[in-house]
Amino acid sequence: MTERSVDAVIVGAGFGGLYMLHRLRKLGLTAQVVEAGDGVGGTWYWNRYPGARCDIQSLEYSYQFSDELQQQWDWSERYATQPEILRYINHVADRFELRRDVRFNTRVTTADFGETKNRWKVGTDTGDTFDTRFVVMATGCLSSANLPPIPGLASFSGDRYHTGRWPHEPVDFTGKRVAVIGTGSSAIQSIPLIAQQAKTLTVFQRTANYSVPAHNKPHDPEKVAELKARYPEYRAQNRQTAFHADFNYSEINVLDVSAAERNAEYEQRWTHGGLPFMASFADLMFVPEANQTAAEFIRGKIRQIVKDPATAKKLTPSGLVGCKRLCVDTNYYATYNLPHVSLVDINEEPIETVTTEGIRTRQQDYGFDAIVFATGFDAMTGSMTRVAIRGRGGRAIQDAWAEGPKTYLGLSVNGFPNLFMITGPGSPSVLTNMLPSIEHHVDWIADCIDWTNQQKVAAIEADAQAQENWVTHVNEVGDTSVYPRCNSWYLGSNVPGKPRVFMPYLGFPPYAEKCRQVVEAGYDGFIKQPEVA
Ligand code: NA7
Repeated sequence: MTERSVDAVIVGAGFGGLYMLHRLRKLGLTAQVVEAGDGVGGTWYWNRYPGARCDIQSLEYSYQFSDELQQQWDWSERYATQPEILRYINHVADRFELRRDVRFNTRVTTADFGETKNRWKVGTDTGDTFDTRFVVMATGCLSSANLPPIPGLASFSGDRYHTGRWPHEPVDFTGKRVAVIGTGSSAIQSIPLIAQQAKTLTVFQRTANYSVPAHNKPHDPEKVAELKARYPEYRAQNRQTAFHADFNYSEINVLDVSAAERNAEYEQRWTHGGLPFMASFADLMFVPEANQTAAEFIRGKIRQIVKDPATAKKLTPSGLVGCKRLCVDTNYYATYNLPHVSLVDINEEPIETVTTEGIRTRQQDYGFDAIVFATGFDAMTGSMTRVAIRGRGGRAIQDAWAEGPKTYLGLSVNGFPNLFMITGPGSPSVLTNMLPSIEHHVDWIADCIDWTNQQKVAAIEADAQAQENWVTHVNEVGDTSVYPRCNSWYLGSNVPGKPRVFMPYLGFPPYAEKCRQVVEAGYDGFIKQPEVA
């Protein structure tokens, strides 16, 4: 067991943690990254399930802090696979010699703030500890796996997987009877590939989901060269958009055009593929009646693709589109036309227990050789609340967030000085292209730490009133949209007992402007405790 003293401990070696390390090193500070896995990559290290792929275009889902890096790295496809993204982040780790400051196979378990010296003591599951001035939680929004408390789980004699904790060695389902529980993005990406191998595949669905085709394809080298020639301009342009991504945003409202015109637009977006479907019309995510027209368009597609009317009916969502994250797929709905693939709606046929041999529903016993839990994550707060973080007066983060996460700008929490979050709740994070949003946060945090050093500020934390106002604002902005109108992990409603609060901030440009103004006004809304002379 060792104790090391550093300027900053960074929790997590994903895209956020690695860039944070790079930035802090450039400031001449000592930083230690602590990572539970045995490699870099965060989300892309853990989510190795078949078909795992980013739903933001690869040319945008990559770092822009180094022009040489973005010019020299070549993505092979429109949407990068998990293995390709993992190769990329490993390349970045090597290129910037980041690994030497990462402690792998070590999970941060505690973080205690000492008020006398304004320093944190960070504890780990290996017994090693760190004494540090700053803690940066780079723990990701979707990293705490959610395994539903279904009775009998431990008794299952077959193989059990969670998509977010997939084994490193390839899993072969050939000849196996496989169950998938869940129909979120991970299920929708993996089901078509699992179906190619499995003897039988049975999908257990709680909520039918909307998905649009990816139409993934290899990059056209000419188009890539053209874009790389104007990369900074392209990235700057995307920064001015709501989702921080190139979605070809329409400024026209659905309800201002005829049914024929809007269906032509949806058809064109469906053929183009991917999340730009959400930007078909300006009011789609704000006006329920407008949204229903897009929802009905996708429902029509499902009815066309899925041949068995009973299965098509079960697969057809009834609610609004996009308020639960829109999925992007390759052959998802068509997979249900295969004779060995079936769908169980657990609302009609609830799961009672997992048995030694498989799954028992209220109606029947199913035998399985493998069960895949594609049941998602304790999103946005789970990776914070699963660490015993104690701030001023020994107050636990779980208590501070008992009614839902309270943050200022998704960056800082009142009562937890010198602790920052990258893409924390209350920031645009998951409603945007994560990578540039991560870079924005890392730059903001690095600049703030640098400022505290220059200004001789010993501790900085969110002011309680500024935080309260921000939480109210996040919810008011969220309420102008359709997002809070369905159950989703954006609201924490996928985890039993979690407070229902809309966690992400809607709209990157106003958010970035607010962050800029806060800095310009000398870190307005933060309590700054001066160093004692
Ligand atoms: P998601 O999107 O949270 O999907 C999880 C799925 O698991 C979803 O269909 C859930 O149904 C279902 N689920 C959760 N708990 C249960 C129980 N107890 N029984 C049955 N079904 C359940 O996670 P993913 O990993 O697919 O995707 C996460 C994000 O990663 C995604 O949005 C992209 O941003 C990338 P529900 O809808 O809650 O009724």
